[in-house]
Amino acid sequence: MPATLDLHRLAMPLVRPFRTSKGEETVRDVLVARFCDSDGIVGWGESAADAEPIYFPEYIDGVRLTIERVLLPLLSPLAAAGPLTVGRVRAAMSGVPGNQLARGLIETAVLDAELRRHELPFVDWLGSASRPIRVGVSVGIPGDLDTLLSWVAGYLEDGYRRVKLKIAPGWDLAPVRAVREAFGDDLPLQVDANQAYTAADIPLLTRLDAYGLLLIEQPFARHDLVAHAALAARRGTPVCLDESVLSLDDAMTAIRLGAADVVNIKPSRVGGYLTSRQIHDVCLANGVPVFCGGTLETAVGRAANLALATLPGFTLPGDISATSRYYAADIGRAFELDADGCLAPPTGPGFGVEVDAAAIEEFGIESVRHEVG
Ligand code: NPG
Repeated sequence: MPATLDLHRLAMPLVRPFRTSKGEETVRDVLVARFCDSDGIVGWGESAADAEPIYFPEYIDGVRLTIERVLLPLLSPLAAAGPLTVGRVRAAMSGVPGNQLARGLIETAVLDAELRRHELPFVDWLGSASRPIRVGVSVGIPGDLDTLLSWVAGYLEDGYRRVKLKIAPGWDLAPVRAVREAFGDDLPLQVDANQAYTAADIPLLTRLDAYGLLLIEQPFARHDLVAHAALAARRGTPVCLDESVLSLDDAMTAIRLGAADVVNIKPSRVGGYLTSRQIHDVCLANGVPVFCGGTLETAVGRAANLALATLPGFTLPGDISATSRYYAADIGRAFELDADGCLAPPTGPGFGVEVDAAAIEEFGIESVRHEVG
């Protein structure tokens, strides 16, 4: 039978609106891929693409078109010559510049299927022992400080041990001060600006140094490594890059320029888990801590991210919260925090998540099947 790739666009209602400096989401529009190889073995992947190009240059319709017009035609000749493995698929797509989200979606679904073919859990393929992963919670921008404090109190009650506050011009020093005053100096706390500031704001941002933050994430535009390096050079709050790092080259350049004290690795953003692993390795070798970023993943992306975060360089808690922080119902198993504020990666083959076809039907707004080959 020919291998197939199904692209499902889902609309997943969020339990609470998620607002950042870039805008607000109440429903997560998400693209997932189901790859079925020529022996009927199925793997799933999830894209971080949004409905519009907001955080990343790519977006859902663009990713779909790139897959249909550019990537699948590259894979079809491969299918005739044997099973579609991650190695062959990755090599075939390697000449395509950019388009990390599109390439990563295919690569990830093929990886899950290949691991299942070998009955190998992802953590074993990574070569790291499965262990509970310390995770944090990312708190959107509410209307006022009281709401913020009640949200943070609720998340601490739920068991989260690290809090990330979204900040934006006009919503920075005051929320950080309020959270420190309410919950103390020992709470591991970090902030994420999603590119909302410019180098002219460096004096303002250095005032955050007084609050003992773990890091400040992506304060400046993604291309502006110069401003990130200038802030990092002050040796105050560690500077973390997210949107600036779309590839291994980006990560190496940022480290070389002193623009990244920390790197947020979002697998989809960099083109999948193989590149994520390479970025992890380079960061580890250079003494740059990493954490696993999140984009409100479904069970598919959450499971794979948890496994990735077992690698030794992931020394900071990830943006990989429990399912209930985002969704009342998911397309696969729910993940729950343990008493230490950790989540455990699944133990089954591949990413270890069985996707619920009824949930794909329920949340699906568009589905299309492509034959590969
Ligand atoms: O826990 O999954 C999560 C959310 C973490 O804040 C988070 N993600 O800027 O990193 C971010 C943000 C994001 C969400 C980015 C959706 C892109 C899309």
